[in-house]
Amino acid sequence: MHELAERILAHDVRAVARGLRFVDDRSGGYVQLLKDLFPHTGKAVVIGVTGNPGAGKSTLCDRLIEAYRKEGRTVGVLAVDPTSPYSGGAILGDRIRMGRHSTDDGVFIRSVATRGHLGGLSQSARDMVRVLDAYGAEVILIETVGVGQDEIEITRTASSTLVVMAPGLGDDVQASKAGILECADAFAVNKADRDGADSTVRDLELMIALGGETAAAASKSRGHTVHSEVAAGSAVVKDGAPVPERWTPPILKCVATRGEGIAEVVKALDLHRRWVEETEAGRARRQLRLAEEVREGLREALIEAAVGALGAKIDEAVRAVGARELDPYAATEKLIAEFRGGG
Ligand SMILES: Nc1nc2c(ncn2[C@@H]2O[C@H](COP(=O)(O)OP(=O)(O)OP(=O)(O)O)[C@@H](O)[C@H]2O)c(=O)[nH]1
Ligand SMILES: [Mg+2]
Repeated sequence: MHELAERILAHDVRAVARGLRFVDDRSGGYVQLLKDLFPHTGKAVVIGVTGNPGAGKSTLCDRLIEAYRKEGRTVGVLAVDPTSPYSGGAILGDRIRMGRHSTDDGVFIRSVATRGHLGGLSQSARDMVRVLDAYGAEVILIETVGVGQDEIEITRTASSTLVVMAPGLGDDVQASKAGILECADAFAVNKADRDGADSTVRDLELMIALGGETAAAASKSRGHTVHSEVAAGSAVVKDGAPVPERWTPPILKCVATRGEGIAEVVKALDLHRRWVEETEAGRARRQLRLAEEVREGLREALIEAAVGALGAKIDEAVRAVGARELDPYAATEKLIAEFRGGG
């Protein structure tokens, strides 16, 4: 077993910091580390927290940490390219913690740069989640700005995605454009102390209702869960509510700065976790995401192998296409044939 794996499993905080860096950098031997850790993963609840810059994601994460810690659950946080500090505490390099959680051993925070990821940011995030999971984090939050394809892909590594919106920023319009609507498992309309929160809620309800049908066709092929109905009273998650077979993202108002409405967000995420685990649709989604991961890994490995085996033949093919001696399709076919034939 990898030396780091043993120490991570023994809950060594230095080891997890090193392990995360190791995996993030794709340092030699990182795959072995992940293999060793994998049997000890799968227990954590992984929650993606996404939304436009300044919507209040970090403030909300900070409150969620507080709520989970009160329940005695340990928390890991991956802040993907954070631009704002967590509750007054600055992001401090490698191993960081949220300001007022800095003395709490049950919280581990790590920032992740969005650039320079060889295997893609979402794969890197997924691997880092596994390290935190093996380390023993019971809840893992991934904060990411919900703009750009990479960020949206990250939400697919989480089992639940919380989309944070704030009134008056035109977030709703942005959201429908960015495809955030389709990946949301719950909406938090934050800054409800400001004017316009109710109209943001109404806009969202309307958009979910209208967008559902058209989004359904488009997202089916991409494997997104499709929400085409808005249940009456979807803004409320009641205590002891049964797990619905068809999940409709609840819309929850909150004021992260004051800690208002946080309990409802926690409740909604817990219920969604149960939906993922206990329903047919939830299990199917999980299966689909694993299938995606395996395919992604295969793509990465195949390209690496092909580039290694073909080497300069690839450059030669590019030159031939540039000189119009070959079309790009024939070039690809030729390269594949050579690769299959052993380079
Ligand atoms: N009025 C009000 N302000 C809030 C609330 N929640 C957060 N803020 C403020 O909004 C600003 C942005 O909050 P952040 O938590 O940093 O937002 P973020 O989404 O993490 O921002 P980025 O990471 O930069 O994308 C800060 O000044 C917060 O104090 C809220 O509920 N009400
Ligand atoms: Mg932030």
